[in-house]
Amino acid sequence: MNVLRASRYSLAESAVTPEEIFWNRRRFITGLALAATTAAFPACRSRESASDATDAPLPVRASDSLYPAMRSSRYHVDDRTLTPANIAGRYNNFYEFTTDKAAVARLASGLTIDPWTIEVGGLVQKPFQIGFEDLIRKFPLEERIYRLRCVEAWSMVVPWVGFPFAKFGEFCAPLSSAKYVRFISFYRPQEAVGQRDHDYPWPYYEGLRLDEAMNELTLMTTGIFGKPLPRQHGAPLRLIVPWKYGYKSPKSIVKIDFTAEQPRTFWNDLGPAEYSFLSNVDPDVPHPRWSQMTERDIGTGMRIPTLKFNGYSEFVASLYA
Ligand SMILES: Nc1nc2c(c(=O)[nH]1)N[C@H]1C(S)=C(S)[C@@H](COP(=O)(O)O)O[C@H]1N2
Ligand SMILES: [Mo]
Repeated sequence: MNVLRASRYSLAESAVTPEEIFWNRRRFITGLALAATTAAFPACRSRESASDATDAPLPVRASDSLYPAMRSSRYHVDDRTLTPANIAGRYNNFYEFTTDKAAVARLASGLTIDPWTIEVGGLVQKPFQIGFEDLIRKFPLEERIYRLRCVEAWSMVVPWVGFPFAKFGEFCAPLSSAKYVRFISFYRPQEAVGQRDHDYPWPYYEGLRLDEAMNELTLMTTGIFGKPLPRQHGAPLRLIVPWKYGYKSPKSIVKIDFTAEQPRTFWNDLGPAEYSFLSNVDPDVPHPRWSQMTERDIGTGMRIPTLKFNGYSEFVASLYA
């Protein structure tokens, strides 16, 4: 097996920390200083973005001060190396903008992510709306290193930052009749060229069984690599469901509904024979057009065996017993 071995600590220290240091000591601070000056000198902004090799500038939000978050030692990946931030952030699926993975970061750079409101409804004691800046302060943030496996047979290993959906779900006080959760992404064709040009059933919609959503792994995700999510990764709020194919992890969420019936989902509606509602990672269930036995690690380029439940059997196998 061609898998690079690294101890938990060498992985964590060699791969995660430099990005954190970069962000915290230089970029975060200069970012704040820059934001203060852009108000007065808007022209500075384009110069900075041109020299910025990573991402379009994020709006300065009070929640920036919550990063980096404490790493949770419970969620680690021992048999893979962390995917570099500039590779993960330049190989994205976000069809609201384009199907060209390398162009997502550029085309998403105009998405307005502040202010951002999340609406919670359906079978809850009291439906409500909450601003992202208020939501993110309700639950302590933590960092978790997870694998992400796309149905297209590539994968990466990254440190997400967020809070468990389980805590958020409790806060929403769902009724006992609630059995599923539905997530809806933004619909803003003026800012998302893919929503104008591609004839898909926008906005993107996904769903989980309530017990899947409440599983400890399901993460309401606000950050990556020790800083707020850049737009191409689904700013300001996305879901991460690491034992399922990547399309079950919707980006840039604006609405969350608790339902009694299984919600319809975007890819299942587009290709029911290819994208099931459950979509648990499984090497033994081929996609009709390709095998799922192996995957390409986008960081190392190596082809590696795909793991049942993406390696998370100990956490989730009981959900499907
Ligand atoms: N709203 C929305 N969410 C989405 C997608 C999308 O096109 N739109 N693509 C999905 C797919 S197929 C994958 S593999 C992951 C990719 O996440 P990443 O770009 O942060 O790696 O996002 C998922 N979430
Ligand atoms: Mo994907």
